[in-house]
Amino acid sequence: MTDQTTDRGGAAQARTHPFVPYRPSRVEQTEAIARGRQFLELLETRRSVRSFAADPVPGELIELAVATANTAPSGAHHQPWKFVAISDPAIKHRIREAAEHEERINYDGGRLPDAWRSALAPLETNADKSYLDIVPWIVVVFAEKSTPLADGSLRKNYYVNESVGIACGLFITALHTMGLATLTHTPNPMAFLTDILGRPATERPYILFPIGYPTPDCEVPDLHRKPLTEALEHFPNR
Ligand code: IYR
Repeated sequence: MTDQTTDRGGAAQARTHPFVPYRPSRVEQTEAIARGRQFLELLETRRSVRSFAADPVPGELIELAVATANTAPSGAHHQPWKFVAISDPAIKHRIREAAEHEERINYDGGRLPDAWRSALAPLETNADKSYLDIVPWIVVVFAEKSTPLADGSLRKNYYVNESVGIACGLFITALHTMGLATLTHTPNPMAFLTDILGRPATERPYILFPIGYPTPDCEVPDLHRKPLTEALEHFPNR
């Protein structure tokens, strides 16, 4: 093993990340299909929820979900995300008030274009975000356009949307695995989250996740996922 790499000109440079062996064990095909099916079956039961119980959720579950999100691949491995976890009722209430203020302008003040309103109509969403007071946790994800370094300089990040989007997907999957429900809420414009949570200008609010258990009488729209024949194409066609 060496901690030097050689560029095309032949000059040696220090390696920031020395390379280490990666030898994950091969999963035999029957076992792979069984595991894939089981994982799919679990994720088929995931639904976005807007009706949350006040039941407490241990902070350790939130930490596990963020640790899972933190495994996401990212542009240049800069990991341009920050997950801010809130359980304080006063802060949750401030977030609710500000989110409802924006959503009232969206829904009732005509900010949502007509086509958008019609697309949302079947989901029966509205400006009421009372769940933000009820849920035991709100996690707000921030995307870091750049990251301040210890020496005071700013490191530019790459593929920020892609990286943070993937991290959020893993986060949602981890929550569901632990029996928790959430909702990808984007109460646009979301600048109020920067103010309330005191985030730096290098970050922008990305998604707000209320997290908890669904109420016993929770209902969700009877949505169906498009069949694999629509989600997947082989090229060239088989
Ligand atoms: N942010 C609003 C509107 C909304 C937009 C989309 I696109 C949705 O899929 C659902 C809602 C709200 O949360 O109500």
